[in-house]
Amino acid sequence: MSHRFKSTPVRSSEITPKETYLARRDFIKAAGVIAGSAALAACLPAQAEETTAPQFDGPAKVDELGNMANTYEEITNYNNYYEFSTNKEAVAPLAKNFNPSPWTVEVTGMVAKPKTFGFEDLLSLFPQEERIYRLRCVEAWSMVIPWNGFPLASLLKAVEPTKEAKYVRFETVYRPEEMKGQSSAFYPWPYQEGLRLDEAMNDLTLLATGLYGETMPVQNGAPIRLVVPWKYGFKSIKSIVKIEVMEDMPENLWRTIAPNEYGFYANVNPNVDHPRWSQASERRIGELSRRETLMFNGYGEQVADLYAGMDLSENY
Ligand SMILES: Nc1nc2c(c(=O)[nH]1)N[C@H]1C(S)=C(S)[C@@H](COP(=O)(O)O)O[C@H]1N2
Ligand SMILES: [Mo]
Repeated sequence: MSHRFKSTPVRSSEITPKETYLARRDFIKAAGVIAGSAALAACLPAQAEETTAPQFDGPAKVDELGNMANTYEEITNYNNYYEFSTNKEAVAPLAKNFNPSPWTVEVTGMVAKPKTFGFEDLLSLFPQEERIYRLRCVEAWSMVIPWNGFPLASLLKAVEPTKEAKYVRFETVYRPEEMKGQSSAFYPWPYQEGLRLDEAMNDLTLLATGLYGETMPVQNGAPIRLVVPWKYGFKSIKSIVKIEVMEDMPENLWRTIAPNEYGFYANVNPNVDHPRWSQASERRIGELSRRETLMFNGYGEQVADLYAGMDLSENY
């Protein structure tokens, strides 16, 4: 059956609650909580005109904990992307100046088969899947985002890391002509990030190429960005042009600027506060009351083993 988010003409201020209502109905159905919900759906008033908000077919996007995904509007208009602006609402309009095609990703360093991949090659070589992940920013807000992409592990296996390899370093594109924020000398551009090789090989770690089934919007890191859902959002580096397998721990931009505030690991941890604010709770975009932050952002079952025996307040 159809799940198109249609509505009778409404003011734009009413569109999101309407979408939320319809999506929640789909969630209840998907969870099998209410029998006969098809009849309930059939009783909805006749639908006439499309809204101007993006329209998506299919069942509501819900993560494995039952959290509904944020709307496309929310995900694409509230962005941290300092290459464009430090103002989250200003990123989307500025991103119109950036052209992500053509694009290549160089995979190099301690690998048997270094290779530069065209973006289209990555799409055809590695099957694309949907992953609905929570994203928890170190600033204590969060979203739920339905990404499309493929496991970073698939790409790394293809280039064959050597026995000595222990870390992976990622680098964002440097194009100050198109990214005005890169004119600021305060930040050590290009943005870089890193993972331990076993973190990079974990099945949760995604190279995302889209969201809501659409090509990745520029403001979210077009055409390809990392998503590491159990770590603070700054680890999920956008618009990647280079991936380097290394023996030594790579630098990451926020740790370079403020090593006492931002570490290498950056695992979401409600028990280890940022020096300037608590990490115990978070504001989910689109919600009124705060939520408790979950250890490893709720992904402990898949990743806690990676940190066995480590002091997580030392290795923040
Ligand atoms: N290159 C680059 N990657 C980046 C950032 C950035 O400023 N530049 N911001 C990070 C931060 S702090 C967060 S919270 C997420 C936000 O991702 P989103 O805008 O897709 O929600 O991107 C991360 N990746
Ligand atoms: Mo963030």
